[in-house]
Amino acid sequence: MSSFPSAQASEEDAEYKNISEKHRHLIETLPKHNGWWTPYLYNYNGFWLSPNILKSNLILHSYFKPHPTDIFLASFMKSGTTWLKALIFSTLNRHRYSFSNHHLHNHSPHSTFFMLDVESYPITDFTNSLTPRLFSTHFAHTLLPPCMSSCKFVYVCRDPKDVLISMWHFMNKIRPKDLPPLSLDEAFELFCLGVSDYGPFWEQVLSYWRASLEYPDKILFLKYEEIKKEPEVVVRKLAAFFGKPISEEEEEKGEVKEIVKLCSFENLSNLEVNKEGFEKFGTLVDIEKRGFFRKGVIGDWKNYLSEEMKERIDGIIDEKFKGSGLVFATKV
Ligand code: PAP
Repeated sequence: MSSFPSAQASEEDAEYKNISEKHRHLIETLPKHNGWWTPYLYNYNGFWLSPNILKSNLILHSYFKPHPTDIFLASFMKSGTTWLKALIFSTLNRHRYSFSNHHLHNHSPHSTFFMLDVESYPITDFTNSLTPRLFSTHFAHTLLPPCMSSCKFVYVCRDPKDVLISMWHFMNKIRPKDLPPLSLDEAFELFCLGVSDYGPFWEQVLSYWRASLEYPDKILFLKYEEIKKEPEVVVRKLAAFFGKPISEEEEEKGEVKEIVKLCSFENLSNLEVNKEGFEKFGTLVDIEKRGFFRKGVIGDWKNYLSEEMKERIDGIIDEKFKGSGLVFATKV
């Protein structure tokens, strides 16, 4: 094992060559299915990954060296990642920036985190980043190197029906122009089969749920809907989880309210920095920044899914989550 080598060195690195070989072999032998925005997804250790993300996972296992102070934000796609990045960054750095001239006024929430699933492709050197280093990932907990389990994780999940609709809109935006648009019926079928990037949805959620039960001091499990309902409670939870609880003085100064306001959909989506240009995710993909802010509400699925579709998703989730103790607001 070596630490993350530089991008130039990587090509000569024998381990990197092994990874490339293993990747080529996996692509030829793993079960595959048509994807949402890539031609195929591959089922690797129970999860559907696009080819580049699969390679990133192999690289991660060989090279990534977590620091004990690292903080990871994990989520299924479209479950509130952008929002949580802003909330975590501003909660952790509340003594560094004033709310009238805040870093997030001219830096996007995504720019404050390394996206682990793509930053490792090509291999990135994270050594110059601030402490704590902030990383985000959509990989299931069981797909991460075991050495990462000593670090703190915040996990956020969301009603799968809203995830599906958000993901469907998003994927049609990033889908290559030479592919026909993905219809909602196709997306729905794929989702119910569990075939979506990083899916099955329920397996990914359960991987963190189980880990959070086992290591409650290491994994803070949140739901998008609870943050919407009581954002201030969640900010206090985050601060305490990071070992920097909100003090009485901070409460009196209204810091929690300021954080919530700064990170609100209304505020973030109207900032110039989040409206113009592209978000770069490693060398994998550039995504229009405004694509991360659509409606930001609970229950938009009602505008798209029939009663029958709703029943089918709710039924799948009820069955998959049975006995886990995890309850979802699937019947909203
Ligand atoms: P990602 O997984 O690609 O990073 P992610 O940020 O998790 O995306 O999800 C985007 C969703 O969060 C969008 O939901 P929608 O399509 O249903 O509208 C987006 O609008 C919503 N979102 C982004 N920022 C916020 C925020 N500050 N508050 C609430 N919702 C938000």
